[in-house]
Amino acid sequence: MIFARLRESLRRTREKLAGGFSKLFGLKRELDEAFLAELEALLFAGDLGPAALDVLAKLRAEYRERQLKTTDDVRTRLRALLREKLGAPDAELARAASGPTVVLIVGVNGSGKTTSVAKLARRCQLAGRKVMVAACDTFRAAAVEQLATWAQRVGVAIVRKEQGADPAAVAFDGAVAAVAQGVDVLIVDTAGRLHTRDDLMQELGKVRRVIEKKIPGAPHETLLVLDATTGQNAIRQAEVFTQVVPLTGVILAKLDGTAKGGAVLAIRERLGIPVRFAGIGEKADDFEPFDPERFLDALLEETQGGGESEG
Ligand SMILES: Nc1nc2c(ncn2[C@@H]2O[C@H](COP(=O)(O)OP(=O)(O)O)[C@@H](O)[C@H]2O)c(=O)[nH]1
Ligand SMILES: [Mg+2]
Repeated sequence: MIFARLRESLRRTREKLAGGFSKLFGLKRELDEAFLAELEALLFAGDLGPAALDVLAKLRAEYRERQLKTTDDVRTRLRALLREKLGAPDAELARAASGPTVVLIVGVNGSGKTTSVAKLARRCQLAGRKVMVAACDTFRAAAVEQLATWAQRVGVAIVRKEQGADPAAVAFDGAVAAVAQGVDVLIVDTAGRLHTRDDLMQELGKVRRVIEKKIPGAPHETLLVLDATTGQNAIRQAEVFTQVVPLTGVILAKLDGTAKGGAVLAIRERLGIPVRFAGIGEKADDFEPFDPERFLDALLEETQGGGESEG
C-alpha cells in the first residue's frame, strides 16, 4: 500500500520521464551516439542534474568499449548506475545511547519543516516512543500556532514561548523538559530565514550549542527539509545549509504533485547526504522512509519490461 502511495507521488515525474523513455526504448532503435544524447537530454529534463552527465559519461564509455550493444543493455545498466548513486538505504534515525534523541529540523521558509516535524513526531509516536516538539521558529506567531495545532492533533507535548523569543531559549527549555520528562525523541522546529547566511548560521549555531550543552551528543540528527517542487533550486538551498550546519540527511517534502522527483539523485550526488524521508502530502501520515529501490521502481517502472505503448 505504501509503495502505491510513493508510486502515485512520482506519477508526474514518471510521466515526464517515461513518455520519453518509452519513445526512446520502445522503438527498437539501434544503439548509437544519437540515442545516448537523447537519453541524456531526457534525464536532464527529469531534473537529475549533474547525475545525468555522470551516468551518461559512463554509458558512453561502455558503449564505445562495446560492453553495451543494444538499447536494452543501456536500460539495464542505467538502472544499476542510478541505484549506485542513491547509496544504501539509510532511513532509520540515529538514537542516543541514553536520554533523549534530538532531531533538529532546518530548511528555508515554506519548504515543509513544520509539517515534517509533525509527520516525524507521529511516526516516532506510532513506534511507541515518547515524543516532544520544540517551537524554535519564534519569528512569526503563526509558526508557533501551526506547530501547536499539529502537536495537539498528533498528541505530543510541545515546548513553546511567545513570538519573538530567542529560539535558543526555546531550544534550551525543550532540552531541559525532554530530559526531565524522560522523552525519547525531541524534535526541534526552526525558522528558515535566509536573509544572510551569517544570521542563519548564528541562529542555528546557537540553537545547536544550547541543546548540546544540555544533552551531550545532541543533536543526533540534523535533517534538511527540501521542497521537491523546486527541483534544482532545492540543491542550491541545500548547499547553503551544508555550509551553515552539519547535516545528516534530507527530508524531501512535497514529492507528491511534482515532476521534479529526479532531483533526489542530484541531491545525493551533490551533497553526499542521503534522502531519509519523503513527504507525500499534507497530512501527518503522508510521510515515508525513502527507499532507493522503491524509488527507482516507481520512477522507471514504465520503462521496464518493454510493455509500454510506443507513443
Ligand atoms: N503536498 C504537500 N504539501 C506539503 C508537504 N509538506 C508540507 N506541505 C505544505 O507546504 C506548506 C509549507 O509547509 P510548512 O511545514 O509550513 O513549511 P515551513 O515554513 O518550512 O515550516 C504548507 O501548506 C504544507 O501543508 C508535502 O509533503 N506535500
Ligand atoms: Mg514552519
